[in-house]
Amino acid sequence: MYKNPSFGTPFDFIMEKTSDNQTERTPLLLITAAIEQGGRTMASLLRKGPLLGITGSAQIRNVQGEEVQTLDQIGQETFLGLFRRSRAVLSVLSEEAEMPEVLPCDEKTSLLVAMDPLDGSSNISVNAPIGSIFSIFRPPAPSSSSPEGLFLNASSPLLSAYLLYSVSTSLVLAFSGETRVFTLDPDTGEFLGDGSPWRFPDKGKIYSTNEAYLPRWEKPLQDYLSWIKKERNPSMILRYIGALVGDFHRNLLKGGIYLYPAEAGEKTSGKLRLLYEACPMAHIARNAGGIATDGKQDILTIVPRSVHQRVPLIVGSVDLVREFQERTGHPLSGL
Ligand code: FBP
Repeated sequence: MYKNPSFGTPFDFIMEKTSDNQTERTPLLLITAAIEQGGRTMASLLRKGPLLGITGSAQIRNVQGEEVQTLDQIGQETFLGLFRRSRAVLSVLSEEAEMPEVLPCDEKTSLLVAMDPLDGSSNISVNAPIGSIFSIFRPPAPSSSSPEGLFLNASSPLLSAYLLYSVSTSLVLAFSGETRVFTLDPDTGEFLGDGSPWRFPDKGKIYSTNEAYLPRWEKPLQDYLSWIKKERNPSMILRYIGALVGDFHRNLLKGGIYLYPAEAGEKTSGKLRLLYEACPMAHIARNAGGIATDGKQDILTIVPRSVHQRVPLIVGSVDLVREFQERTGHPLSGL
């Protein structure tokens, strides 16, 4: 029935890449299986969302002061419950909870999970693409006394992933130098991929940003946007879904750049959170030959100061991010 019968699964990918790393193989397999199961659950709930009356607001605000949607809560409980049952997770940091939660686990081999259980919340009630984002870290050595300290001292992500709930449900995994794309078969519940690494197309022509904020941006960014629209040859096209996972996924497949810059003056840190939005996308981009910056430095070199720290995010095809950096006066060395 399928175009390519020799599809691979996330299990095959992790097994293939951990042949010389038995210690982390089991926790990585258990955590990836939890993400897959959570993806199946969320995809099936989302398909019936309006009928179940779960696409509205939960009438509360989260630690970020943002309105919480019912599906934000369902996503939080679904993934937290699965990570707890995996007994492979030492602590979970989530957009929906002020402090990281410590879970019962086998402390010697367990890992850290940072997550945005439901990304693109403003798209839920209008049936537009949304997602879930994860980064898996090794606990710092020596370990930290506080759950917060575990995440603030963790090194770069070991594995990063996102689920995209849209026309079909995609699971994208970055691990051990590769990024792979899988699609959920709703009949068998399997996530299947063609077993080969995905690379960002070098030459992209799509830019994704909320242009309504342009007047609030620094002058060099305003000039950059005017240049790509009026002078750049070839010109670029604007596509913006309003969900990081949706915009990133399109640009990963077609070639493009996503920008959520800082605003000039008071709100200088942008909107997106470093540990569970910018970092995972930067890791997935890096393993697919792309790159992510905060406008000045590589996102993967930023040492977090707080667990819900926000950063500006510029991510996409290398040639487009390099061009952005040069035209805004922050050329990146070594790019
Ligand atoms: P949430 O995780 O709270 O949904 O916020 C992040 C996000 O929705 C991104 O997915 C998206 O790219 C951006 O905010 C949209 O922001 P804006 O509505 O300001 O354009």
